[in-house]
Amino acid sequence: MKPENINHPVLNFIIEDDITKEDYYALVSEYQQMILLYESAVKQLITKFEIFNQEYKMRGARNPIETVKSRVKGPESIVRKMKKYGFEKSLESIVLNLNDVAGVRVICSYVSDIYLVRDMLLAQQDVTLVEERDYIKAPKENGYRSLHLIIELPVYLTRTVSRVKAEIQIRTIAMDFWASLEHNIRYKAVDAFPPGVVKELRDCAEIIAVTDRRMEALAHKLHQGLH
Ligand code: 0O2
Repeated sequence: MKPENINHPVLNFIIEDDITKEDYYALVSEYQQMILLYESAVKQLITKFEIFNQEYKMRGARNPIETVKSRVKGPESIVRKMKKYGFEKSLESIVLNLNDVAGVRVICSYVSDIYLVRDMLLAQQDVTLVEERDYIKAPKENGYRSLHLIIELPVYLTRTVSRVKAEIQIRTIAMDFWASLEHNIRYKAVDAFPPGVVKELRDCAEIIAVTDRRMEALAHKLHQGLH
């Protein structure tokens, strides 16, 4: 098969030379298995957060998790990132180099809940921390705040067990509000932001961070008990 006849973005990116039909179908099957592993990892993580939720409910305690969102990175987005960093063109290279093909976002009420959720997740024996980036303690230049964890967890299929990586973003409702709007603005912008816009975004993020801290202090003061 000729690469130009392959209309799958990832396979089209990987296959550079003429390929036999057998090799092509083997690659399709390998790709499907890779996506199945990422989808399964996301399902397992969602279940873990649902169980935290139910346990808090059962105890009659306030739930630290507001919402959980998830996605498996789409094929176009996988290719865009592989090209951006110039990674080797293979499925193995995707698995090795992209940490965020499986992504879960946990939205919490208060900043302290973020670290509580982090600790609960990392205390689980099947979850291994690969990397942690704390953009709350050290926000990005534009003001972006969130706690990012790259973790690994085992996924069992009928005949195999694989360690699969996933990116967990944990943030407050307020941080999520800022990130969603900033993403909208950035998506619609034709060019990179001029410096004034970055400062404006950073100022807005700072106001939001102050509000986050005040709301949490208020909740403490009113004896609502945060955990
Ligand atoms: P999507 O659609 O959310 O997957 P890279 O992943 O290479 O871009 P890096 O340094 O490896 O960058 O990871 P980083 O910056 O720690 O985290 C990347 C993800 O965090 C992004 O994924 C966003 O989801 C989120 N993020 C990081 N910075 C910002 C920001 O300034 N604004 C907003 N709104 N989100 C941010 P993707 O792949 O960009 O998109």
